[in-house]
Amino acid sequence: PTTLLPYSERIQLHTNPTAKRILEIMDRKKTNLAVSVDVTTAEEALEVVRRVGESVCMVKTHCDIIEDFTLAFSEELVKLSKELDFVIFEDRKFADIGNTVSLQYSSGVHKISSWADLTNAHSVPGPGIIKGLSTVGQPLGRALILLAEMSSSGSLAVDGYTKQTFQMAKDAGREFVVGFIAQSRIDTDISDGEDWLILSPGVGLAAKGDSLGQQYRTPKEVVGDAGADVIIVGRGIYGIKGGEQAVKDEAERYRKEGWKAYEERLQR
Ligand code: 5IU
Repeated sequence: PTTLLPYSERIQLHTNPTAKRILEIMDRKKTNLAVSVDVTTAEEALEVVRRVGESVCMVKTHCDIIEDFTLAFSEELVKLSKELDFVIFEDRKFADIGNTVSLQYSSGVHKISSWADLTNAHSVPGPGIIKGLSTVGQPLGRALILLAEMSSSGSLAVDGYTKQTFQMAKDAGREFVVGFIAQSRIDTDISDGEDWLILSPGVGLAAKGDSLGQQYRTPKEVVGDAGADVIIVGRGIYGIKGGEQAVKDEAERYRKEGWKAYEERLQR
């Protein structure tokens, strides 16, 4: 099973170039940390990325919360992703019919497919959403993950929904869909050689949650016990008080915690 294999040995189990690159970076930089940069100006976002870039395998964005978003911003982000060696994950959560999502992905103000290596989608519209996004993203070497579970309390993405989301990804094949947002390994460990990436948000070392339904677990719980591959941390890192050095230090702290949990998992 995937949870017992090192990231380095899982590279060859993927054909999608973005999935391969994620695993290569994780292995090279010894990090399973993704930082979620949920700030509202381009300059703040780039500042956080410059602070945390060396510690992460991935930077997660919400381009629609950036007030002064321009393609110059996304170009700078791409430049930093090459210099500091991370992939860009736009947490767009597409949720419409295939034709509409293909336009939302390629066009509009954000032109997400032109700069984001990885994005995600809800499975609620059915497999047409994967088809629509793949027509745009697959020729560019991009990758998609599906939302199988969410970190927020009362989420409806549970049980049968989670199972059917996994099945939808299996049916689509792993050329474009490479994994899931989930709180557990879901059923992905069943077959050897069929590797899926599990990314988990809702990670924090200080708080247990927020007032709007977010729920936090520690890197040890998420990577060690639940078997996730990538921990996604937002406010726990960019929201830390104490200025720029504190953000940098906090990213390193989460990187070390996440990596320790991964190494302990391999020892089992
Ligand atoms: N996010 C979640 N939970 C989910 C999914 C996405 O928190 O199930 I899917 C996003 C929301 C936010 C980030 O951008 O991950 C978590 O931020 P905090 O670590 O600040 O809570």
